[in-house]
Amino acid sequence: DSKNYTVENRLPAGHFARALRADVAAGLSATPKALPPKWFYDAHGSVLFDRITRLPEYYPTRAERMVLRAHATEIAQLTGARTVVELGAGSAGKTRLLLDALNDAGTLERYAPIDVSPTTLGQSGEALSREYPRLRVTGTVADFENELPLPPPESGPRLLAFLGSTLGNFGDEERAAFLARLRAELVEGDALLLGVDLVKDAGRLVRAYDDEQGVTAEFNKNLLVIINRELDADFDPGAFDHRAVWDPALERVEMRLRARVAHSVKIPALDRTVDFGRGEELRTEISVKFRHDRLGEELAAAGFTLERWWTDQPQRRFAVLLAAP
Ligand code: AVJ
Repeated sequence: DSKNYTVENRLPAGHFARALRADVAAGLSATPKALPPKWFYDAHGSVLFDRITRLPEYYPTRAERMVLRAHATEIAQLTGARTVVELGAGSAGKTRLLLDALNDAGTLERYAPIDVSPTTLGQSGEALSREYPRLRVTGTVADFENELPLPPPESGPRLLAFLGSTLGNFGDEERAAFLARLRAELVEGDALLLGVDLVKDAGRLVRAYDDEQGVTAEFNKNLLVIINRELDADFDPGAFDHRAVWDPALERVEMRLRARVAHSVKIPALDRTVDFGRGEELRTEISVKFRHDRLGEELAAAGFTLERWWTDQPQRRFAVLLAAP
């Protein structure tokens, strides 16, 4: 049987080991201490994130799926996309709604997911090429913060999907730069499909990041386990408390790990010891929440036109938007 999916590795050898070291070295020297959230997703972290998406408190995944289910046909008609490019595709759970609609519209030819995990891309590539026998699946292993390997524009209208409110992991300046980079990659006729979580009641937001079962706490502390493994460090995850904090001025949730007692952590791979004071916090993630008007302005500043904005009804917790370059 002929394979109709490929996985191409564009990551230079040792990229992750190097980038993790650099991020940990910089982040643990900063005041306050902070690490980027992209390191959460090792094999165990991905399993935990998958559990998070099914928690009663974590509404974003379900809300986004509702929006996509309700509007996939319209998205297919408006874009006429031949290629779906997906950033941070993961297991492509919500992608099928889009692929089905574009298949029904008769335009779909190619699905091009970009993800940092070759394993994930291989698994979803195999499953999708079985489910969609006429679809060409071309996965690329890349870190989209460094590189955006899109199929060429000559192949017809491309839909660039960036779902799951991953955009919220960027701070304001990084987000502006990233949107401008996306815009620079697109040509007339292409479209950007963005999924974003919306500003809402603080209690609901905090509960979404501090669930009853403690899955998010384990996900957060798993970052320390990853650093122990990769950099030979001796973090004691039990010495930290998980925290989720809503910042009403910056309109973002922050996840933090708070040291219960003053202690030191050895990181032999960096030849360093890092001191934590009692109650000192390490920020591990920001999750910015959005509003229609402000995001419309940010998109315009990056050179996009906001064309459609759909939310889950009736709660309006999450938005999926289409923007044209
Ligand atoms: C995948 C970045 C969108 O910010 O909601 C879930 C990750 N962190 N619970 C988010 C996450 C804690 C998630 N994103």
